[in-house]
Amino acid sequence: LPPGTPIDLSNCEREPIHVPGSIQPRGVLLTVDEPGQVVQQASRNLADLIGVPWESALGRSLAEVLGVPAADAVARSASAFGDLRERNPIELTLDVGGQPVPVDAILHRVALRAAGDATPDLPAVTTLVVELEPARGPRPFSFPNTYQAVRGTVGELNRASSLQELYDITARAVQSLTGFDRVMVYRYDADYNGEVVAEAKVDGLNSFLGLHYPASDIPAQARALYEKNWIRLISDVDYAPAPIEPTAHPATGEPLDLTYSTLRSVSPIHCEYLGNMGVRASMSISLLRDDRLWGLIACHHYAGTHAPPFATRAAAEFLGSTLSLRLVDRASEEEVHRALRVRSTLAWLTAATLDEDRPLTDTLLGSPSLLDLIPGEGVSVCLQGAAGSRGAPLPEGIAAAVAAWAAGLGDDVVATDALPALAPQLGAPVDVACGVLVLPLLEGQYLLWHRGETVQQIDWGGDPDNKAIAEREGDEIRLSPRKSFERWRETVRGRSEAWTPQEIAEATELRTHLLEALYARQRSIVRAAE
Ligand code: BLA
Repeated sequence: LPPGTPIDLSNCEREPIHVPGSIQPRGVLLTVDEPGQVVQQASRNLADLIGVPWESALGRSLAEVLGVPAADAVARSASAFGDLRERNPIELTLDVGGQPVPVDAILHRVALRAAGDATPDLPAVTTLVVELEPARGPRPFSFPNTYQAVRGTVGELNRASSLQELYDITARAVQSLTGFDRVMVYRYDADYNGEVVAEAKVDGLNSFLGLHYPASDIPAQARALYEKNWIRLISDVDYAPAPIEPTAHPATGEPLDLTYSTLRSVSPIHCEYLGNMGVRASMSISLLRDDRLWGLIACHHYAGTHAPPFATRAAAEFLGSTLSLRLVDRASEEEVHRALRVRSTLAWLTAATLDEDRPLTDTLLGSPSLLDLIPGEGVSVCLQGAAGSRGAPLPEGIAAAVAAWAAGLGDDVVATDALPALAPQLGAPVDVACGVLVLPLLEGQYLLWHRGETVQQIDWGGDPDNKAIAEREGDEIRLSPRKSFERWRETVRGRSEAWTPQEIAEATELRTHLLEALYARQRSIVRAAE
């Protein structure tokens, strides 16, 4: 987007959120060149924290701006071995008008030009970004006191025996660590729609547990940024951004990349959304699986602004990365369990069909049933002249009509998540049979699974019928879970949850066994007649 383009709902996917040109004013930002430590950029609110106006900081040495001891501490940390960020925060005490002011310095480097860029023998050029926040919480920040805060939880996470337990432990631990009013574990599905799978909150708030939110609430470029930088805090949703001066870095003529900055000014669209939910402060921590965003730990504060100190945020981020590691083992373990469960159901069902004294329809609709193999709102079966169903029933005649339509297509397996659009003449009810998976068999015989419309089946956080919607949402509001739900609803209207390739493969396998069973029974009948 060209600079200065107003951001609205139509272009927010393209908002360049990593280069906002400003910061949140809970702290101040300086960039300095290395090794000279000359200040090249400063945030306009510099004087609020350190008493030096931003204009007079530009072009001066860090020692002149922060004092010699602070500049030395920054230089020492910046020249030490390894990843700069792992040493954050650096505890400094500044002299502001004769008063000692404790601050946390948070350092990282930004590449301004890659090595060899344009001219091959040029070295890489970086700038040192120095962010200062007023110190809060216990000092000194030391390894023992942060480690203490998280080691109990890490032990619990290691002992947890299910995914749900991992989520619950994490939500509770992050809430007690950070003091947010509500902490949620938010998990994405394959399309990046999210579900609140765990929640820890103060009494008196309505619960968001089990609610779903559409993918557009966290656009793609934000998700990409969150795969790189794993934590972000908006300590006051109503803040006025503090611009970085000059906007263009003198070495590049470009605005500074704030991907790894802790004070990065966030999208105004998102602040509007949060405000409309009644949220005053928000923090989120990335959960990753195989380096891809899997979900977030999302924290809300309603009572007022909220700014846990950097060390606490780092401890919460550490818990998020521990959970991420555990998710990988647990999720693959649960996938293996699911696959085994399905295999054993399939084996049981195919073995049971060999019992020729029992009608096939009874066997497949008994326990376990076809719904244990492939989940849906219901399943209908018509085999050897016997029709039956399990789960939510379809209206009279619909199953047979859908099966005849599917048989007419000539495929072994017919799967769709949008039957009403594909074959409106069938009159399939969208609330239970928006999607169907059909196995047409010989002579009008069939198996048919059906699923309802996703919008109706799932508890959407923005659905106006949902009691859990934040009370502040009114009609005049432009941006909120309810509004994004309404927009999003139009895009998924008339669709059910999709049939996965695995489910289709399982159905195909079952079909082969069933055809064998049908032939075998046919032969027995013929033999008996002879
Ligand atoms: C970012 N949107 C986010 C973030 C969350 C959500 C958690 C990360 C930033 C943070 O920590 O606050 C969404 N928050 C939620 C949801 C819940 C919640 C779903 O608590 C449910 C309980 N957002 C919109 C629309 C747009 C949009 C319509 O709803 C754009 C048109 C944009 N959301 C948007 C942007 C960001 C964002 C641009 C990035 C903010 C940033 O990091 O700069």
